[in-house]
Amino acid sequence: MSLKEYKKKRKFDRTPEPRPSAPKKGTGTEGGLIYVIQRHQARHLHWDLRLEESGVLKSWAVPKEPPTKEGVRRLAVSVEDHTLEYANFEGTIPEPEYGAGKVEIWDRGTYDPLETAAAKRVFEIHGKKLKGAYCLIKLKSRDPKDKNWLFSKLKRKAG
Ligand SMILES: [Mn+2]
Repeated sequence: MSLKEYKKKRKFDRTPEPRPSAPKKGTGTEGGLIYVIQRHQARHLHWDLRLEESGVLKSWAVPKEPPTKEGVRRLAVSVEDHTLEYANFEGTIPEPEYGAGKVEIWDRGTYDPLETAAAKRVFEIHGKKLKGAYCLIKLKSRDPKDKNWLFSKLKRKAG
């Protein structure tokens, strides 16, 4: 878990995005782990899914609107870890900075991890738009640098 790449990609005197500060505990509501999705109108519109893990926000860029129903699978491309403060960020990143465009919070809340592995996350989302069990699975690839995952809503469990 490192914010090295996050820092490297940004000039904090030119972007309104948060500068990473000392590590601190999550700021999710009800003391849970942070879940947030930001709608990012960059050159290509996408939704940034972020989950608090080990003091950073693990992040995936989802090119289509995240699924609220079962049976819809969305490509989710893993991107650099973001600082926890990013969960509250809304604003416009100016041209020509990295990710230039408008960022708005699309959904937020907390999540409970159900299964966490290098290439798989199963978790219960407690958001306003997304609720219930979701899954992120890394697509198998010969190239270890591939960053493609699938994001989907799981069937409601019995009971
Ligand atoms: Mn983005």
